[in-house]
Amino acid sequence: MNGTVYKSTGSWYTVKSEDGVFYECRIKGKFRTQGIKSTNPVAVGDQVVFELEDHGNESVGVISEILERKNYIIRKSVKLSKQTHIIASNLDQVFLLVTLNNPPTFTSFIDRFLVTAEAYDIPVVLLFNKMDTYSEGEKAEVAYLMDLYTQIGYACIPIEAKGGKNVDKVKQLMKDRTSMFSGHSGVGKSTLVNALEKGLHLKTAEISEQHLQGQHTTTFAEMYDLSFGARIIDTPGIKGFGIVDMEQDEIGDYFPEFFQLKSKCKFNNCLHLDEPKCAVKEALERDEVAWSRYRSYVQMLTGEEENYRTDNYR
Ligand SMILES: Nc1nc2c(ncn2[C@@H]2O[C@H](COP(=O)(O)OP(=O)(O)OP(=O)(O)O)[C@@H](O)[C@H]2O)c(=O)[nH]1
Ligand SMILES: [Mg+2]
Ligand SMILES: [Zn+2]
Repeated sequence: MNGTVYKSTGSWYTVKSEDGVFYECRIKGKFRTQGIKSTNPVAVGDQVVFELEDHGNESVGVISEILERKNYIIRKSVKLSKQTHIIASNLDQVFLLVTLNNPPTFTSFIDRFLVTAEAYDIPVVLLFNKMDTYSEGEKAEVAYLMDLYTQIGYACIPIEAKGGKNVDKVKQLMKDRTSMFSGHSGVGKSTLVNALEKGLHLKTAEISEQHLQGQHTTTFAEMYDLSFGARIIDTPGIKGFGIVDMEQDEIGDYFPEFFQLKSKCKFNNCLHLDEPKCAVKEALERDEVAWSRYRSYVQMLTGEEENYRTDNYR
């Protein structure tokens, strides 16, 4: 049988068959060593082949094959830098939820996420959530960031997942597509899924008052079929976002505004660091390229993993 993975707990996978039935599946032992370097060989969104095995009066599926992935979004866990984790696969788009505070989302994190999505050709929409909680000054900051990322080419929508504001705009973009919600713990991913589909009631939790961070309420990625003809993958909050398998000279190509300028650099292998007549640095001096983007770029290039959460905007 063929099916799609809807949920993965690490040892069990919930697979929806082509005729719409959900099966609990395991993977064959040798699967883990088939040259896949990620900590999870099977990811939510994967198209798989599986067979049913009878165990008394229960039938359990065994996944024997993963069909080729159209794309996937992968990250490096920063502590175990050799370990990679596929968050989800076969996506039409990703929505990155961003909050200014409670919890703070820094531009270095946004930029790392965007670079990975560019590398794997996945469109990203930025959702600036919790707009109801911001002061005038913070609203101006959001406006600045929305302007910055819109100019680069990313769609940006200010939303209130809790109050439902602009949720219809998100809905429109989701129709007939498979999307994923990503972002730090506590930014409101599950709240947004609940706002999109009344009957779902996914677990959500207030962020901790002590640390102003989310509580990692969602613990496994899971896909849901929504009644307006969309599929959404809710994911656990991520702390850091280490980039995977990128050559130094390719990172700049995943900053669309740098890539556009690259042909005007004196050297065609310009890394936009200390080279003379670099069009990116010239644009930076004229404030046509954002310093926060440039700093994120340099951090990625120099592998400054420790500082991946520093705030390049402030
Ligand atoms: N004021 C306000 N609070 C919101 C909004 N959206 C979400 N929240 C609150 O933020 C908290 C965290 O929301 P969750 O949906 O659990 O966050 P999450 O991103 O799913 O977090 P994890 O599952 O831990 O990754 C909850 O208390 C929500 O009610 C919003 O637009 N405005
Ligand atoms: Mg959640
Ligand atoms: Zn250059």
